[in-house]
Amino acid sequence: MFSVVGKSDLAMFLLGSMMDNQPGTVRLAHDQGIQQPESKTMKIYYHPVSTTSRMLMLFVEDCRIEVDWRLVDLFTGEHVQPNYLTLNPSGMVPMLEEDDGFRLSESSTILKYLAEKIGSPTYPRELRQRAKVNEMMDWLNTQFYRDFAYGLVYPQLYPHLRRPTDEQQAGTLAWGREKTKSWLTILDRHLIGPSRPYLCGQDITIADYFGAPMLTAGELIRCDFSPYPNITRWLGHVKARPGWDRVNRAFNELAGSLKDQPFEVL
Ligand SMILES: N[C@@H](CCC(=O)N[C@@H](CS)C(=O)NCC(=O)O)C(=O)O
Repeated sequence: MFSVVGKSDLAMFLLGSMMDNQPGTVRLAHDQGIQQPESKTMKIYYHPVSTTSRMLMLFVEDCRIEVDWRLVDLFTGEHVQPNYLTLNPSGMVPMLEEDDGFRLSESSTILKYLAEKIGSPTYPRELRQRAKVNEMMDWLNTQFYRDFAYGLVYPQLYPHLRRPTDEQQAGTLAWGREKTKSWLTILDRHLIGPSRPYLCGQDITIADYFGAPMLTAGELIRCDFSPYPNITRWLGHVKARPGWDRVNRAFNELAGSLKDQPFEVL
């Protein structure tokens, strides 16, 4: 079960805000079942507060891609029910599904697939430019996210990621905090630096769509990125995208609902 510590009524709260919140077609999977009427439009199974779903929501919104959004209610455990596990045995969102049954999981892979499919300049075709975008996404996914999300943020939010003893939990958070600070310093000083507006240079790429929701997951536990001026400036650019506020409305409401809960931060 994917539920936030101390927030048993969160599912209802989020469902309320999701109904009038999302781009494209929203159908509540728990109301209608995962097996829903066939559509020629590409489906994306998602949850609006999920970091890896918010990446796709922002990209789809910015690029005006037509998507049939399928809510998988993580807060009631719909992602680990047989209907969804048949589609994605990993029991995670997001997942993309084409009308011929082609399915893709992994947010990084889905972003690349979508960008390539629509010929978006956010995933440059030139060999080395594209390699740099891939490099940044791999760095974020395998270095930063592991320590930040799974070492610091999520063990404080989700019961199934909390360590079994207080001592193990404290050790995990201490490790996550120190590693995160080190990765943030590298990102701030070396990967972004003082002059780049976006992660890979002057123009937005799918690495930015991937990275910004990842870092802002820290807003749930009130992480302060102000000691990292280049990161703060970069996040400001991505947050200025026209779709940001709309896409992140449920997420922001969740962050607001946690504002009095104590957390270990950076
Ligand atoms: N590597 C996957 C990770 C996806 C992932 O962690 N999804 C979370 C939501 S952000 C999830 O579905 N969690 C369900 C659970 O932990 O039970 C990706 O990038 O798509």
